[in-house]
Amino acid sequence: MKFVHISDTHLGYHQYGLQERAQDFYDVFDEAVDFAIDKKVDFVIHTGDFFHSSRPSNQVILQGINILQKLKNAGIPIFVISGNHDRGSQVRDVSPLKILEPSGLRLIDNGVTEYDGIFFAGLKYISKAGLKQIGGSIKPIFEKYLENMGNGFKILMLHQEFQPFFPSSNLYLKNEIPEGFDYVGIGHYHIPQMPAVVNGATVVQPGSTEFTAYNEKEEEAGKGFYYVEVDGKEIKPQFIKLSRKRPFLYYKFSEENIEELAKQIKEDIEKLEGGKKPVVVFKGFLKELTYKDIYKYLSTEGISEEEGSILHLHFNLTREVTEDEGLTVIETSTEKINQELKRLIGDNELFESVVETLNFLRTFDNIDEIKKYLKENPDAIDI
Ligand SMILES: [Mn+2]
Repeated sequence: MKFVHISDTHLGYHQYGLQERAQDFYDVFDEAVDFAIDKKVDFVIHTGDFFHSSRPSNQVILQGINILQKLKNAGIPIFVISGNHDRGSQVRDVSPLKILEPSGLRLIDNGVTEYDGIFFAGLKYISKAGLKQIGGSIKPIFEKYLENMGNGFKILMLHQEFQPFFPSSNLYLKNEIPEGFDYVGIGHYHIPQMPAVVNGATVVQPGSTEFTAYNEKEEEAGKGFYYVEVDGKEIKPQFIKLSRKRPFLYYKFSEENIEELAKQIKEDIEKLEGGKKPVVVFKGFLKELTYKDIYKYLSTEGISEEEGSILHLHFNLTREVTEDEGLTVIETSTEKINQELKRLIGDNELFESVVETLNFLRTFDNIDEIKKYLKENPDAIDI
């Protein structure tokens, strides 16, 4: 038996407000599906955040249908759970993945399905508030699943926060996964992990197929999915790197060497072998310069969005201010903000909830994206 495990495809995410980025998210998903078809796998599993939003546009729904049509034509079923991005409102609506069920998507958000002697159990994302309501542990749910599974290969699909990947989580895999499963596929954490064996189950986290928020760690680990071969009791997961990835050029930014930096970027762009135009990411501190100044320096080396040498320049910069005493403080020191928040809120649990929400909102690129998302997902914030 062989299958492909994909996660966090975030179909429909117009990162930086760009149509090109939305296309990138489709392209990598499509590449993973082509791989599955090529390998003639028995099935595909997807562990959540299939769509970026619980209200994908008609165009994005069509993209989803295209993906499913390809799998359907190849006779490959796909089993999916909803993630935090696409689970839909608990009270007002259903998951948008329900729209894809007639196209062949098999949604297993809460329960067990059997296919060809293989058992699939799925649990859609549960928020912190939801976890509290059920007593803080999801293990009893999984034990129920096991009771409803017969003899055969047992797969559990999750989209959940676990330690140590999410430091604020109270869930530990060792405590939550009961003995009895063969394969546990986990979505939500966007950095892929080496497979591990936990309570007898092979635990696999493929990460996301694209960068929803660029960071070096994710680049190092690569973007991809898992190809899993099962031979008797032996489970062999293999990480497959995606090739059609949009290049991201990442630089530690400093004002002192902006001219050298511009030259370096120019060189790095020239080294790229055709393909898609790169996204350039700057991380660091600003003192005197404005964004306009930076654009000016870069354009002297021909680096600009307008001239078409790059797709987008993304600033991840913090402005430093110098106080009278000559002490340099960083305006947006997260720690300082957290200390002040904690003082203002008082209640520790509520404070943690607020920080969690803030961190979630920080994964968006700008306030308009946040506004749009909250409009479409009115219950996205569970405090
Ligand atoms: Mn995700």
